[in-house]
Amino acid sequence: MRALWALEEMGIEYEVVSMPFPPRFLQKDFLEVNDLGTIPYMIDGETHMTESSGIPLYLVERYGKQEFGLKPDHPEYGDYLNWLFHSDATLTFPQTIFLRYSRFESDRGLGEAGEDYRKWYLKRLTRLNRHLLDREFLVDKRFTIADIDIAYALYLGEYLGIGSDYEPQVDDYLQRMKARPGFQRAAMVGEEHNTVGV
Ligand SMILES: N[C@@H](CCC(=O)N[C@@H](CS)C(=O)NCC(=O)O)C(=O)O
Repeated sequence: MRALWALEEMGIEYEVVSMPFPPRFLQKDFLEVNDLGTIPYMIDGETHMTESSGIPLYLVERYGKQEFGLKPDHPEYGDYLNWLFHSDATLTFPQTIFLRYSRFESDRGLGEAGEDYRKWYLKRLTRLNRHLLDREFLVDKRFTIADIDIAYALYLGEYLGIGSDYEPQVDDYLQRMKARPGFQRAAMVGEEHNTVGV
């Protein structure tokens, strides 16, 4: 979703190749393309990328889409980079552990670990909760890829059933981001390609 959403917002042409999920087990020849076996996997000429939070930044810089990014001399540049990295290193990280132990491996009796990581994820929203009290967008009072990276993490949390515990300003922000035509087009492309939308 992050890569598709960024491509849609920026109006960059792309081609999607879909495959059964998880490809590591169900489409073993994908390992010849991406030995990690994960999605997303973006190929642009000689560039091959596996990190969904990095792909939007690549597109801003490589395709000169500065209207979706901030330059280093901008006063909020540090904040912008921090949100980009925060989105995965701090937010989706506990979500993936929650998902693994509460859903995929619940039969191993590790559901408690899953629950701990659900709470940990919610606690890690503290900075965002405060930041969104008086802001429509994360930085520079306009939509940027920081919103794509962070809103996707919130969207994944909602998809995992954690969204009902979001603070109102965070839930409002997520619903605003999901209402964007670029997000909706990306979600449709995801559906057409039979992905689970995450
Ligand atoms: N940090 C990477 C994680 C990529 C990742 O783990 N993708 C998951 C789906 S969201 C996956 O492909 N899992 C299947 C597997 O590991 O076999 C990103 O956010 O892009």
